[in-house]
Amino acid sequence: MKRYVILISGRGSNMESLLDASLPGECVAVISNKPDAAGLASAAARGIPTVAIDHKQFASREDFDAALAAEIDGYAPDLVLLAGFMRILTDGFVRRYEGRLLNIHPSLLPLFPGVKTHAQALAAGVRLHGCTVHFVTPALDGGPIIAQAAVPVLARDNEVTLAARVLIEEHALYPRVAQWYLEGRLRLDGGRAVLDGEAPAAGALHVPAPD
Ligand code: NHR
Ligand code: GAR
Repeated sequence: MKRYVILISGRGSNMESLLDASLPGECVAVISNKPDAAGLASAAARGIPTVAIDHKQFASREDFDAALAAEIDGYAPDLVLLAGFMRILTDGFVRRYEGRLLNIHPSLLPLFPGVKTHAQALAAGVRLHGCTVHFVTPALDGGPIIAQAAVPVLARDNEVTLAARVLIEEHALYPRVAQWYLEGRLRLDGGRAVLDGEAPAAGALHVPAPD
């Protein structure tokens, strides 16, 4: 069975969706850069070893990333999943885990990288928004895209209502992609995400819907 580690910074709802998905792998640790992350308690309640490594205790990003990598390597994971992890990672860290480091980002990349993605989407006036799972590379939110889920943006949406609609799809998408990886069907190959046995998806989402 493959082993995976989840990195979080806060609430941990994506982490919970992964832990509750009966994935064909073992979650060997949940690690947070914030000692007060609520997700640490819910991981511990599920019997998962938890660790906090407070980035504020380190003089530089390099020092924090070295401590984080040393901790991760102690668990010898096959896969590392960023789930609401809010620290930009150094190139050295990202290269160490190249091809086995995934992130879920709350926008349809390459639109709206970085933070405040729902506000960015509302300001841009897009009719479709969503989430993306990608391989992490040094370019922030710029790594090869594995899978995306789209939701409509409705006329009366605000950041809260839109984020909630996207989050529902994050919770469906990320466990599915993690399962592919743990089954050995998904890999990074020549800068592209390759999924064995990819099925064609039918139909298009029109927003607003045609009458
Ligand atoms: N690191 C690299 N090198 N590449 C990526 O693609 C990464 C990454 C680290 C995190 C997640 C990402 C997201 O999904 C992620 C992808 C944090 C920030 C950020 O600005 C931006 C993107 C992401 C995560 N962080 C600030 C920082 O100074 C802190 C912000 C805060 O604490 O609120 O690190 O969006
Ligand atoms: C999620 O929407 C996740 O996609 C996003 O933060 C939220 C975390 O919620 N991630 C980022 O913005 C990464 N920069 P969670 O802690 O409940 O999973």
